[in-house]
Amino acid sequence: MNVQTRKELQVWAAKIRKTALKTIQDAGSGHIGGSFSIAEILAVLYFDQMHVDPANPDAGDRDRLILSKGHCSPAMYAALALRGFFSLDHLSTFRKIDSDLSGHVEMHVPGVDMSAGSLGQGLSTALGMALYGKSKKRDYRVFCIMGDGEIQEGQIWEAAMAAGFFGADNLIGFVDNNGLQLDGPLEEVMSPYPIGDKFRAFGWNVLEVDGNDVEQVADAVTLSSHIHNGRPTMIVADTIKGKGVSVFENQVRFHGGQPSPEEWQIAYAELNSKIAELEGLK
Ligand SMILES: Cc1ncc(C[n+]2csc(CCOP(=O)(O)OP(=O)(O)O)c2C)c(N)n1
Repeated sequence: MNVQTRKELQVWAAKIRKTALKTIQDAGSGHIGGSFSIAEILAVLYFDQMHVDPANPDAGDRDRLILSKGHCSPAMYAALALRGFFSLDHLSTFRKIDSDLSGHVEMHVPGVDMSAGSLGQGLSTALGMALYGKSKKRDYRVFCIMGDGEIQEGQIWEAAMAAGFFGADNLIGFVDNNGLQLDGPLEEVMSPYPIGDKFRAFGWNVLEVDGNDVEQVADAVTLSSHIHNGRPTMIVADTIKGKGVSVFENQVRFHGGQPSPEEWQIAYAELNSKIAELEGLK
């Protein structure tokens, strides 16, 4: 990846964070930690890798993306608005009673391929879409982003077994391996480790990357799309919950909790400074 592309994707990731944060602040609620950990993944998918057209969000040949950890809607809605699926202004209606932008992603929003919120269901749906695509000889890819806490759900492993068995090689999953779930560290609540070995055992290719590094994420997606060995691919993306703002990083409190007035200020200052630095303005 050239320096320019890397920088542009880093800027998109920072803008996804800043836009998601404003969305949450306007609403007075929303999930910061898990939204911030996937900002680079969303930046790479929407601004580099996925074949999607904001003017034609339901195009039959588009790549699909299931945000199975649907509580991280602020990040996905921010990415969709920045990519032009709907206006940035519309984000101020997030979690308001008459808005289509509810707290968990819903598929009546342009660009959202599955309603999610009850964790554990997205990989099954993604697999269905992938197998349909294969049966019709369509060449779209299906992406699915799961939380590391989410993969404690049994349904994930049924889908994983089926995807390996049925050779869904157009399916590319991400586990957002940020180490924290709602109640604390996964290691204390119920460890899913080693994650990669479990998917390998079910017949998947597994790639392990720094999920907050745009270049590593993009390379993994490119590689996954060109392997063609009849296996689905799981990208185990090591990330930091709350990544990008010092006071949010690795803090369980920001799974769903809201910042203090001082923390809001710190967050905007750090994100603005990051964007200015990347854009060469300081
Ligand atoms: C079936 C189900 N059980 C519980 C919840 C409540 N819940 C929302 S987020 C969350 C923690 C998920 O942890 P993880 O997948 O690691 O998400 P992240 O840290 O990336 O936000 C829980 C338990 C839910 N949405 N669905």
